[in-house]
Amino acid sequence: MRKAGGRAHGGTGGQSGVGSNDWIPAPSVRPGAGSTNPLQSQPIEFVGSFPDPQVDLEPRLPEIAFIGRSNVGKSSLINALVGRPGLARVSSSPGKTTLLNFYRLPDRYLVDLPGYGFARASKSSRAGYRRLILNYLRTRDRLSGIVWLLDIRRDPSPDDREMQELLMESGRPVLAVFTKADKLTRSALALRARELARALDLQPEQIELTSSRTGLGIAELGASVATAGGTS
Ligand SMILES: Nc1nc2c(ncn2[C@@H]2O[C@H](COP(=O)(O)OP(=O)(O)O)[C@@H](O)[C@H]2O)c(=O)[nH]1
Ligand SMILES: [Mg+2]
Repeated sequence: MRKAGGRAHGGTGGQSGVGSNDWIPAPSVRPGAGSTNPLQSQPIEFVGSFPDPQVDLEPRLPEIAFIGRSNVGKSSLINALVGRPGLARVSSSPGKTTLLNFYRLPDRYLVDLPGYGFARASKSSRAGYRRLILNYLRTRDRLSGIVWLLDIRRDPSPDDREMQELLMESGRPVLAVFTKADKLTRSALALRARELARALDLQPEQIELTSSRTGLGIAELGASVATAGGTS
């Protein structure tokens, strides 16, 4: 998470974005380094669900937001990260909710942003969604990092592409997470990760491969989340 602090006084209008405005995973916990997940030993509580991206929470703490297509595995990932299976609701019938869910760790909030890309969403609800996310990305001064989830098995959808644009424009530090790695064999996984990275123009160090089922990449991501924004 070395670059995140630097962004605060970068002030270039965020042109670098996803692709070069990277949020580098914490190097000390790369696989083989004896990974422990710092988030699992911390208390966490659900703060609430809010429709307003400018909601004022006390205390003011750095926020790490999680975003991705509906059903990409966001709730499962949050639960795995903090080691609390029942914390965020895992759903097999993806979402109607357009609320921001806040969870508090001692020194930061995790923000579960509404999922995007339901096939049946109307034009106006898509516009509303876009407004909500843009508003959050543009105005949230405590936003220290965004975890952007993509299903390892799927090619980026038009919604994913649009989200990448929004993230780029925002100039916020982003870490891409490829989810559901357990669905592929080991050899297919490496190949697929390279393909998807190429399709999105992401460098290997901007990506974490995860499985909420097997725990792959969870400790590494936990360490990155715990240090986002420069504090730890
Ligand atoms: N195999 C596998 N399934 C997963 C994983 N993460 C989530 N799922 C499943 O994908 C579906 C959607 O998960 P959920 O966490 O609710 O996704 P969300 O809509 O992005 O919050 C559920 O059926 C989960 O059990 C994973 O890492 N591996
Ligand atoms: Mg969810």
